[in-house]
Amino acid sequence: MKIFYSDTHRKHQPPFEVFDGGKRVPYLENTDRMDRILDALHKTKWAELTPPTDFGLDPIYAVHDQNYIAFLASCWNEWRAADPAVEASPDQHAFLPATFALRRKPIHVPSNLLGKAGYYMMDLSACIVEATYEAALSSANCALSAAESISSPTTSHPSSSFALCRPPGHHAGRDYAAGYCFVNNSSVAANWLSSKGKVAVLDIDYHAGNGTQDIFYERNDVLTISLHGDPDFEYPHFIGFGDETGAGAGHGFHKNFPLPKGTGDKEYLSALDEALNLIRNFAPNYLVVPTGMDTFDGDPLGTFKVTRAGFAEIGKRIAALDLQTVIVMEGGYANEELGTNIVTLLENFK
Ligand code: SP5
Ligand code: ZN
Repeated sequence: MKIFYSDTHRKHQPPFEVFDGGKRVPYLENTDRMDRILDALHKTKWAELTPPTDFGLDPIYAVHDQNYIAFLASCWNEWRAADPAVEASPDQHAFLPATFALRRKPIHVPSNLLGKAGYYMMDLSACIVEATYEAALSSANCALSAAESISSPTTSHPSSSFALCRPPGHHAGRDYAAGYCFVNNSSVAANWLSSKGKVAVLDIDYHAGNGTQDIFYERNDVLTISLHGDPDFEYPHFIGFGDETGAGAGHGFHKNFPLPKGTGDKEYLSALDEALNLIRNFAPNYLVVPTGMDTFDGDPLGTFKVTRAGFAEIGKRIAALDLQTVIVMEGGYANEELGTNIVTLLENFK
């Protein structure tokens, strides 16, 4: 299996994130996650690590607002230039707003830097540092390269590929960063594939794929499905509910499966079977699977109890769709088990 990965993410190392209650904790979405996954992949016989190609900004602008991308590109240097403390010790800083744009319509995009940050950022876990923009673009290129590698349905191409993306993407919307995500890698890949055929997106990260839901909400050429912790108790709190099913032409082309705390293999797999039936009925040409391992029993951010055997079965059932498939790395923070868990899922595809 081709696995698209770049080391560019390594310099994206925010020194902290802010938890509910204001507590600063070490950034959970860290470089060690990738090292664990790389270690496990290197032990297999089938992992074929490949560097991404550069697709430029057009496929990113096809999904994201250009002014938002410009903000990501320039905000760190602007902030650094404005604040002597950041300039003196950039390694101890992350760019985060403390004031957020709250449900105002119409809303002004401020010219002020922190105003822009409050406008373009949803929460305190999408910390921006010097290397964030470069890492986010490289991560999107991994997803695009993985999409390209499965886009021609001939026998000389692999039928599935893995984009080992960092930073992750599924919380980022058209014009906002959120939850460790800046560019929505899975959506960029899905949108790129949508010019070649019908696409289904099956998000199996523990958290609702709010960015992806937002991006495709009014479209009927991309079916989006997300299985996740019920937003009634879990981040991202305001989106991912069962009655959100798409709008306009996209009505009926989005489906959420909000699941309760403590969801184990059996309950998870029964929701997954429903999701897989929706995909079969839609009959897509391509499948994109934003994949988080934070459903794992023991993940520090999750409440589910999915086991390693569960991941084997999840992989087996998705692979049984027999579609050209791109698996895109999203979350998963139980680092010790992360490599084994993702390999357990991937080895069903090969
Ligand atoms: C890609 C991804 O998985 N992003 C998740 C971002 C979640 N950020 C919000 C974290 C809420 C923290 N709750 C603390 C629970 C500690 N037991
Ligand atoms: Zn997650």
